Amino acid sequence: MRHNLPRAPSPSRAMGAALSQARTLFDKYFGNVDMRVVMLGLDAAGKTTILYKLHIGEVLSTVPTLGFNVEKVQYKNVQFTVWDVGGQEKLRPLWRHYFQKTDGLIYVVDSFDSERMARAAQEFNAIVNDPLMQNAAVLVFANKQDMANALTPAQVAEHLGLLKMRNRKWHCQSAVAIKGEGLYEGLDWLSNALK
Ligand code: G3D
Ligand code: MG
Repeated sequence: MRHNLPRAPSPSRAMGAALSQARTLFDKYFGNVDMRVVMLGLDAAGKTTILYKLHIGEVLSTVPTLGFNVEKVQYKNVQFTVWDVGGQEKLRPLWRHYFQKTDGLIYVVDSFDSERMARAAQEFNAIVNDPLMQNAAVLVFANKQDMANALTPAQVAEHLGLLKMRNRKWHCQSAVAIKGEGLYEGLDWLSNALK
């Protein structure tokens, strides 16, 4: 049986320009440094949106172990690994495998979701206090700043307990992932922190 498969659309000129601009920025920040970045947050925080908005390459989605989905993007020597936290407790030990040799942690928070802020903070603290994460620089995206009444980045930082986090490099970045706002500012900070 024959199937007529739809052809992948060729990127428009504007899209090509956006892509090459994104890659230029990415090169500027990360150059040829070997790096492993883990991006986490509760579901619906905006992680997948961020991954796509960075325009750094194909997002590969896999389910390597029972019941938890991992997205990966490799751009040159920088590897991003992304998954949702806050699900089943029993999955937690399985994640830790991905904590190994993490240089940077990006934690994405839905600043508009005040109901789950305590949960987001609880997960965040469990992650940053993990011995395998002790050396990771911590970038927090206070995402969804386009929403009226969203918590400000300063308020998000306070909820997560960042102000009390000693001996760690951390930064809380205002972001609107759907518009791509704040993403490269955050990565700029992260790349400097890792130098
Ligand atoms: P996740 O990968 O962390 O689970 P997603 O989150 O990237 O899938 O985003 C979850 C929802 O939040 C998506 O909406 C997405 O469009 C939205 N979102 C992401 N970033 C922003 C933002 O900065 N502002 C607003 N207003 N929404 C955002 P849907 O409707 O597709 O579920
Ligand atoms: Mg996602």
